[in-house]
Amino acid sequence: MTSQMAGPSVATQNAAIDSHGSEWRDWVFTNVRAGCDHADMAQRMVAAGWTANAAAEAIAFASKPHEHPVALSVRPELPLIGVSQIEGQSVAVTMRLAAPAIAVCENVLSAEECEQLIAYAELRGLLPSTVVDETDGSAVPHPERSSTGVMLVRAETDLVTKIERRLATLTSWPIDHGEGLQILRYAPGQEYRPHFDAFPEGRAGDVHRANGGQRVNTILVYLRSPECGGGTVFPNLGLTLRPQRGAAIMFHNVDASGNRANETLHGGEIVQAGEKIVLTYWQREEAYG
Ligand code: PD2
Ligand code: ZN
Repeated sequence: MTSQMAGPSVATQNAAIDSHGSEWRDWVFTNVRAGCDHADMAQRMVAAGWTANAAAEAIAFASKPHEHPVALSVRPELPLIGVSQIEGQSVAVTMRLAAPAIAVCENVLSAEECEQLIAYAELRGLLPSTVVDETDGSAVPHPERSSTGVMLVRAETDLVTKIERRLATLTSWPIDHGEGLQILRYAPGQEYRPHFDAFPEGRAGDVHRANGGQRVNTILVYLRSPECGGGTVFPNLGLTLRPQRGAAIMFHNVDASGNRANETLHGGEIVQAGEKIVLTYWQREEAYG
C-alpha cells in the first residue's frame, strides 16, 4: 500500500470559505478569478482575523473552478448600482443597464492617477490611431478615427499594473484576459465614429481571435473630460454618456452566446472644446498575450 501526503479535504476547504460569511466568500472568489496574488490575499485575510490555515484553504477551494458551484460567465460581470471599496477607491456605480449590460462607475481612478497616466502616455509618445481593416484584419489609419494614441504593454509600470488589477477586480475577470491599456487623446475636431469593438466574424477577425479570443467587454476610463462635446455615444440605444474625470463606462460587446451585439455600436463624439483623454481596456474571452 502506498501512502500519500494528503492536503485538507474539499469539505474542509469548503467549510473554510464559508467560515467568515458570504461577503468574504464572494471576496475570495472574486479576487481569485481576477488573478490576484494568493499570498497577498492571505495576508489581507489574516489581518482581518482569519487563521492562516483557513485563509489558505479558502483560497485553494476558490481556485478549483470545477469543485464549487460558481457559475462562470462568458463575459465579465459588470457591477450593480451602489458603492464598493476597490483597492482603497470608493467606486460608485451611478448608471446600469441590464441588456445590453452597460455600467457607469464614478471614481474608478483618482485625479492623481489620471494625471500620472497621462504624463506617462506623453512620455511614451502618442501617434495617429488606427482601425482594424474589416477585410484583412490589418491595422490602418482611417478618417473615422482622428485621435492620437499609445498602446501600453500589460503590467508596463506599477501604476499600470495597479489600474489593470482594479479593472479586473471590478468586473470579476482574470487580469491575464486583459489587453494592455490604450491611451487616446482627442483635440477639438477629433472623434471616433461609431464602430464595434468586438472583432468581425470570419477571416478578418480570425487573426485577432487566435490570441485570447473575442473582445467580450470594453472599459473606457475618462482621464481628462473635454469642456464641450466628446461624449461616448451608443446610436442604437439613443444614449450619450459624458463622464467626469476618473469615471469609467463599461459594456459587454457580445451577447450571452458570444455573438457581436448590435446595441453595442458606439463612438466618441467630436470634441468641440478642450481636450479629451481616455484609456481603453479590452477584456478577452480567454487568456491573452
Ligand atoms: O473615446 C471614446 O469615447 C471611444 C469611443 C468608442 C473610444 C472607443 N470607442 C474605443 O477605444 O474603442
Ligand atoms: Zn470602441
